[in-house]
Amino acid sequence: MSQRITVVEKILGANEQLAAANRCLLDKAAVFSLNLMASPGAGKTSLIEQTLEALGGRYKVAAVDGDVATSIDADRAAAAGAHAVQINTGGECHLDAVMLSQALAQIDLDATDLLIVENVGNLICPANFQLGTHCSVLIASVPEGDDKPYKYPGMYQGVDALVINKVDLLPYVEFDMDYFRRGVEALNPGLISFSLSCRTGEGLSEWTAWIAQQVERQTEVE
Ligand SMILES: Nc1nc2c(ncn2[C@@H]2O[C@H](COP(=O)(O)OP(=O)(O)OP(=O)(O)O)[C@@H](O)[C@H]2O)c(=O)[nH]1
Ligand SMILES: [Mg+2]
Repeated sequence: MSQRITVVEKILGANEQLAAANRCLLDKAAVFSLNLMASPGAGKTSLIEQTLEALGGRYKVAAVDGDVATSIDADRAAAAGAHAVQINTGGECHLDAVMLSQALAQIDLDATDLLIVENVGNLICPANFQLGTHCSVLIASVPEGDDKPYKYPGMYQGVDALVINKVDLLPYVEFDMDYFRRGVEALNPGLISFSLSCRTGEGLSEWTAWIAQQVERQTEVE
């Protein structure tokens, strides 16, 4: 068992080094970058589509879509106006820093303001692999249930922002928002959060205003 832990530590250590290299590339080109994580179907690609529409061409956006197979999500991001790169993980349940560095090589970072990475739909594995992005965002969707912070604490602990999606379904689904928020607060006190619906557009303007603020800040840092 102790040998196995050593190997895992080495893999994660190598991943962190590459993640740092990815961050350097992004910083050098003044690109603000997000790692979107969520369970399957929570609305990652929908949020990319809605964000692009709401930003209305204000920024040059690249999307890296991680999926086990298919290019469905990258095709959707491209149709919404992003320069989209698909990563097929071939069975892996998460993206890692090597995969992102290969995707970054296909993007003109100097001609990009915002990079949105859509991780593989999973609430466990993506939390263990840093990519080098500036901000990790977790999307929780109402139909998944209000107990997810309690059941997947690692994911909720490690993120920088939370999106609660599909609020249009609140009248139809048993979802105790107070119970959910108490779970989040215990794991990640003060976590910035956005309640929205990619279907109706409710709450999207607060999210896109925050994104715009981060992109502008990154440009100023340069
Ligand atoms: N009612 C409702 N449906 C939504 C909302 N956002 C997304 N959906 C629907 O949820 C389903 C999944 O959305 P996607 O954006 O494909 O989710 P995803 O997280 O990218 O899914 P994977 O990449 O397969 O993990 C689609 O049928 C969307 O139309 C929302 O705010 N409200
Ligand atoms: Mg998707």
